[in-house]
Order: sequence, then structure tokens, then C-alpha cells
Amino acid sequence: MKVLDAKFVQGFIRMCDDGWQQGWHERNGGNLSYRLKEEEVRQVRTALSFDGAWHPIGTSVPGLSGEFFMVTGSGKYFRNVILDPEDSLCLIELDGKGENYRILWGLCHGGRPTSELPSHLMNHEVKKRASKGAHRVIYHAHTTNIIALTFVLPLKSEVFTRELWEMATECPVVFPSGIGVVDWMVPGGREIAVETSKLMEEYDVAVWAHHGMFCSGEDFDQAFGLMHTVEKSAEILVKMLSIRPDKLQTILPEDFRNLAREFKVTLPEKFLYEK
Ligand code: 2HA
Ligand code: ZN
Repeated sequence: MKVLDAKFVQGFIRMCDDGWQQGWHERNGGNLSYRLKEEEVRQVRTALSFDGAWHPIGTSVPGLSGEFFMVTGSGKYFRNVILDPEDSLCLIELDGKGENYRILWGLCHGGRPTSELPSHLMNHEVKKRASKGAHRVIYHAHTTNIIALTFVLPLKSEVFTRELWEMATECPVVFPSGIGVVDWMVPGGREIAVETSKLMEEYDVAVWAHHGMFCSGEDFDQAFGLMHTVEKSAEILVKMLSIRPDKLQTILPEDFRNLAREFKVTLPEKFLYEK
């Protein structure tokens, strides 16, 4: 079938547009990647060109050798994906070592995959292993309220997790393992990819200070829903802090423990410290 007719491609395009509509993708901000299932590769195989040149990824991801990914293009605008997906997106294949990629479809007017390809692929490699193959989506967005909080909260996983859990009862159920935080670093390279992927061993969300967020999920709904939930909670925290710097009442550590029991989630005690 045509690449654009495949359900995973339609889901990918919809998610790009949803992120644009949320205001998380100014200009060419943000990027998205999806690891194809074997049957999805079979569906579109005849529409792919396998004669493109191999290019270095910029890092090594042996755990993903031979895998296929749909990714946004470097410098491409999320706003345009729905209008011209073949110009904005590409489908790539990794070589047998997980060190090079080649473009099989898309970027029809030239270009290369997202500048954050090393972070995407290193996160995929960790998540594929940690989730026994279940996680397939890595999403990076410039979420306004989370970015604002990285100027006023200590850049610690314990603090971000606890403060955001307190802002909405659903949060500890949606991200029970918490949120990782990366100090400010130069984006686009291997170093920030290494730091982020270390955090992805433990978390499904990583905040990049003064930049944005990375989320991982099994499918588009889960990854988008996670980004949306964390960012909404950040918006509530920004509003609360803007009204007054302290709280009259909140959800307490014992409340979180009761919630965990009822909703059958494990909430690490390191987030339930006494303030
Ligand atoms: O411009 O978001 O981090 C794409 C990015 C780089
Ligand atoms: Zn970015």
C-alpha cells in the first residue's frame, strides 16, 4: 500500500498536528519518531526505495539494528506536516550495526531526519529493552509551562515529580515512575542523548531545562497523552505560583500512598518526602 495510506502514518500525522494545535511547536521546534512493527514494514515495503546512501547516526544503537522508523525532518515545521507529509517526514532504516541510517521514503524535496535523531534513537533503544518491545513512540516538544518551571524549580527529578503530582490527582497514576530532569545542555548531539537515555531507564518523561520535554509511549495516544498530562499539570503549577507562592492545602504523602493502593500503582518513596 501507499505509505500515506498506512494507519501508523495517519496516526503519526495526526499527532504532529495535535502538538501544533497545542502550541508546542513554534517554527521547527520539536520532533517525533515511531518504531515500525514488522507487519507495518511489510504493508509499505513495495513503496520504499532501498537505493539511498547510508549516513552516520552520530551514535551507536546496536539494540535497534535493522529497525525501521518514521521520523520528522530536520528544520521541518509541525504546522506543515498535515499539508505535505511527504516533504516533512521520512521513513528510515538502520544498518546491521545500528550506526548508520538510510532514507527509504519522504523528504521528497531533500533534507535529513531530525537534528535530535541521536536522542530519539538512544531513547528508543533503552525503552525497547526496558518495555520488552512495547514502547514505540518518542516525542519531543517545547511545552511552555514545563519550560517556565525550569527557571524556578530546582532541577531535580524528586522536586519536579512531587510538585507536578500534587497539581492533579491523576498525575501519579499517569506517570507513577516520575519525571527525569536534564540540566541545560547543547541540544542535537550525542552527549545530551546519553544523559536523556540514562534517565529513560527509569522514567517515561525527561525534562530538558530551558528547552522542553521528551516522552516515551507504546503508541501515539499514550505518548501524546503523557506529554499533555505533564504539561497541563505544569500549567496548573504556574497558575498556582502566580496567585500566591504557597498552598493553603494540597495532596499529602499519605494521600499518595492511599491513592497508590487503590489504583494499584507503585509510587517510589523518594518522591514522598516530608517538606
Ligand atoms: O528544532 O526541537 O531540539 C528541533 C528541536 C531541537
Ligand atoms: Zn527542541
